Amino acid sequence: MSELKNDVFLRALLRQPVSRTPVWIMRQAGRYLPEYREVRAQAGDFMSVCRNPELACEVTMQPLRRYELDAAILFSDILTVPDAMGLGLYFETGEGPKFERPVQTADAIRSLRVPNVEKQLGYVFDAVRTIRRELDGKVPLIGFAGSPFTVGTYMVEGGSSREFPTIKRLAKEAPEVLDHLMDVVAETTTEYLNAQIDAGAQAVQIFDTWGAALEADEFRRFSLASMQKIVEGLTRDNDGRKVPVILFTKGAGRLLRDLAQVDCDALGVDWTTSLADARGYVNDKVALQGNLDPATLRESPEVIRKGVADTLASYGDGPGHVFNLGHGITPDIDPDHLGALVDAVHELSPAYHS
Ligand code: 1CP
Repeated sequence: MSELKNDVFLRALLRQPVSRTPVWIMRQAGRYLPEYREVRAQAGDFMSVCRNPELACEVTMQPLRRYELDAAILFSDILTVPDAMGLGLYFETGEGPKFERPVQTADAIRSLRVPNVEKQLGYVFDAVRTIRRELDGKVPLIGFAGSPFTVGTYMVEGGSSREFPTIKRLAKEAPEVLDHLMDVVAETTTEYLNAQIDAGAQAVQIFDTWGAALEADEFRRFSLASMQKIVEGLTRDNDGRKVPVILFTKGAGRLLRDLAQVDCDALGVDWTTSLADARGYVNDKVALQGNLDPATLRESPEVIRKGVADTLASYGDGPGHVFNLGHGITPDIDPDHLGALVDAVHELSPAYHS
């Protein structure tokens, strides 16, 4: 493998000294980019892009051609895992993800099995290898998966949900059935992430978008515990370098304290918690990633620059900060506004590193 030319992202995740704060953006490949929309239109739909390693590689590279980002992220989705478990993932135009065969009863959940990950998800590992070749050591590649609880919400509700009625009923009425769902998804996800690491992923992020919708004790039993199981089973070394693990529970707030006890390297923080407070919660045990409100990107370049300045100041001096939004970039953003954000991080962050 070619040597990594820019390791500022990996170093920051391990809280090692850097000369500036690294930056990447959740959903940096996606619908706000006209060149992405073109590839997706030609492919026909979203999953056809994911299943084709050349196209997945192309859209992964698109944001790196426009902006000086410090990491690439595999183009895929968290719902490839339940798709591989036989639930039949599909996307209807203009709508969110759906499953042909959701698992809504205790019996359906009890009969779920860990699939043959290599066979069912081989297209993802092919994409990882293709992207690593194309990156040629420019920046590291992030692999990812959803948390078992977040993935579980889609499996049980059959698609996107606002209130999570079915999975919340399980948590309250049949918690041991939900434990089983978490176990099967965690085991599958551990194999899935390890195969991404084997194929060349140099860091991994677990997206826990909905875990904080649970009560605190339920969050610990279902979401946190299942992420902990995954982290315990991960290969932490690739090509002689440590593979850092990032956990991102959206809306975690004070639960960041609990998350920092998991054996991960970094925690994602959304904009409802300041980085200064987050740093206090985790006591510098782990690095932090975030946390500009994605809505800021709708504003002028001056307002964006001020938002970047405030975010950097909130984290303060020293290593251990990876700049990002507090959640994914939305499809309505002007691509030039993201350029203003990245430039501001490059210009303003060296002052925080001696
Ligand atoms: O082109 C399209 O219409 C599809 C839109 C889209 C995209 C660009 C989906 C469907 N997934 C993706 C890619 C994706 N999804 C990435 C790629 C890498 C990158 O960041 O550039 C990643 C990391 C995800 C992760 C993901 N998918 C999450 C967790 C992160 C988050 O944003 O909260 C979740 C919850 C999903 C489910 C999903 N897939 C797609 C959509 C629109 C959704 C969200 C649906 C919902 O809100 O419930």
